[in-house]
Amino acid sequence: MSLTLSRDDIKLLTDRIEAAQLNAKAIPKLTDDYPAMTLADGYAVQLELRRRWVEQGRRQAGWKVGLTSKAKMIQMGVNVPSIGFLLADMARPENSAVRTDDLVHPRVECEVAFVTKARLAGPHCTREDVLAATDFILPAIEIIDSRFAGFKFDLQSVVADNGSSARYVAGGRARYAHELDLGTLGVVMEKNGETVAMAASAAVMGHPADAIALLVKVLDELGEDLPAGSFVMSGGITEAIAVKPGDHVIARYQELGSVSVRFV
Ligand code: 0L1
Ligand code: MG
Repeated sequence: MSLTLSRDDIKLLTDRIEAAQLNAKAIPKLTDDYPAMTLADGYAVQLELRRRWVEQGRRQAGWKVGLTSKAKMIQMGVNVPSIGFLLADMARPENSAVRTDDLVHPRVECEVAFVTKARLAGPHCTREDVLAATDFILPAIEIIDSRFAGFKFDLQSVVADNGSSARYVAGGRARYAHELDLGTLGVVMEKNGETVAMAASAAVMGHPADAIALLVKVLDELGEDLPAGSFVMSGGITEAIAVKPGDHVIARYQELGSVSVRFV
């Protein structure tokens, strides 16, 4: 991955992303002003954002993988998912009321979350490596919030915007990975009592553990690893569904129970 942005440009673009996130103000995609921006540049901005926030005392809980469904990858013309970091203070309790006034245009996704018990690293991480390093599995809802006006973005901009990460809710029943057929877990998402999406976990790259293996490879390219004790969301099984104040969302997972969240 090669960088085109100068150190000053990386700082300036991080300022833009940080302000958009903190003020919930949509901005144009970054490539409008920096058309030569590469994926490496996007990750450099994301890294600078993470560095600033960790320096301010915010704790990293783990990672998320995004753009993991084949349809979304083909649509974006990419063959790698985006990754983003998750901070502990982005987590919300099960069935809590999530504010929307500090978000731009939130959407929800049903995801399988992995909690790891061993370090994962290197360019050759496999599904089997991921399953062996997994402590347990949780059902989750990710609340994404692209900071780009009108959802007009490209991969570089989305990566700089931390993969649209905003909030996440885990709940349901924790299960050991070996007790589940992780490739065929069904999920139904309801909004205000109506079914709005349904799919099986195979939609995530064939098997959600493959998304975690890809995350580890991307981390390796960035010179990082996935430490034991990480909370990792493997990518949307269903399409992302827009939410607004007053909405109540429940994701019902086969074998894993349900997770719900309200919006105010
Ligand atoms: O979690 C995701 O798949 C996020 C993808 C980024 C693009 C979006 O905001 O939909
Ligand atoms: Mg997601």
